[in-house]
Amino acid sequence: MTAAPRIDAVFDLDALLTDDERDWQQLARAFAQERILPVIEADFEAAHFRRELVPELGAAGFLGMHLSGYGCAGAGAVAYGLVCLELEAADSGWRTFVSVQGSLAMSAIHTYGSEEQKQRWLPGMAAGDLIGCFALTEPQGGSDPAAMTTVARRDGDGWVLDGAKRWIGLASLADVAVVWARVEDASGPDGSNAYGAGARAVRGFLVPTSTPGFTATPIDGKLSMRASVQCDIELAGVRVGDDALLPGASGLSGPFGCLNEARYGIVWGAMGAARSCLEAALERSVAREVFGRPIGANQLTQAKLADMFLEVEKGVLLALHLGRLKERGALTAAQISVGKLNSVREALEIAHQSRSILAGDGITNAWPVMRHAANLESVRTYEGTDEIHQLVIGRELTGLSAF
Ligand code: TGC
Repeated sequence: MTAAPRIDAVFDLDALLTDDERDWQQLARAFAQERILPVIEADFEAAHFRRELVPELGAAGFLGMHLSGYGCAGAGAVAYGLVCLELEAADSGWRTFVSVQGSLAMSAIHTYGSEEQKQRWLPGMAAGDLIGCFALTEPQGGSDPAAMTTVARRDGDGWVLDGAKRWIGLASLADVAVVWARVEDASGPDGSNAYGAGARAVRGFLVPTSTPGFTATPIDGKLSMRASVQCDIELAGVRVGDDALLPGASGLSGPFGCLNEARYGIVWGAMGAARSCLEAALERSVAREVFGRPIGANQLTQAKLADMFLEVEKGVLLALHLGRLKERGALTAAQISVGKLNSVREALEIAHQSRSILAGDGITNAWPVMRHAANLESVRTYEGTDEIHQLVIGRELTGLSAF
């Protein structure tokens, strides 16, 4: 697929980027084209996660790239977004990997961890030698983390975790799981309320996945995100020391802070999948002849192409605006909801329109479009469904919570 430069040229969004940002984008585009695209259709078909690419992502600097120190690249929010866009232009599964590792697991440790925890985990995760997962969602549903039933009980000088998590990316490959659990006894050793603001506060724990009682089982039968891994986790009497507790997070604002980071990456990433679908439709529009001329010479096809192009450019501009706000420390959760809802919804619509231009061939894996459409159904659902983000925006507009 080579239409990206043509799409990029119309608006020259490049002019809004710094040299450093353009370099990150080119690096990610080359990685996607050279290391992911040649194998992705086969991996998707075989439901195979190519674990050996993880250290390569680390060497490129993409893992936790927006974090500073501990082997992380310390890049800006826009640079990180552009990398998400280019990786998701290849496949949502690989952008998801970078999100789970960098925006969720590494962010949790970087933001809420002790110095010792950061030293222990972050350099290996940045290099891609260690993998992390983020265990928040539970089998009864992901939209309401406040209904969490996984518990952490005080046991001597440590904790015992019991519960279940579902749809946890990378869990069966991970070395460490960031597990969110409700503490049953919030009082500290001296009887003070040391472990949470009020009883049953949600706290985060860094659980080495080799700990007895921790089991991660990949979920089979997925028709989406087939080149990546999502798991059920069982926690059965998992005993960890006090040093596993993330000291800086108490309450749901802890995991939600990490979700904000991952949702921000999706705002950009989904536009990569959308661009890839538009490229496919463009390529086909000039090459395929029906009724004696290229289908792209028909007004109806051009209208579809123009509408798709509009939404890609608008989506990238919105992502860029949010990125600049984030770099100023001014990005709000409601603004992220606007971006996540818009990018994924429009990317799905673009995938469907592109499929119609590709006609019958569009349902085959000769083109990436059905794969993107299938993947985007997952992206639409995780990190807050469309409906959750509509309600966040509705609350922002009205001041009334409809949850
Ligand atoms: P509420 O329960 O009242 O508030 C709890 C606390 O959280 C704070 N908060 C946020 N903080 C930062 N960023 C945000 N986006 C936040 N949203 C809420 C809130 O201020 C409060 O703080 P405090 O200090 O007062 O205790 O929650 P709410 O009414 O504000 O929010 C309700 C709702 C529905 C918006 C929220 O529950 C929500 O966002 N639900 C969707 C959760 C979600 O996205 N789940 C999917 C997770 S995806 C996943 O886990 C898979 S990871 C990918 C992989 O592994 O592959």
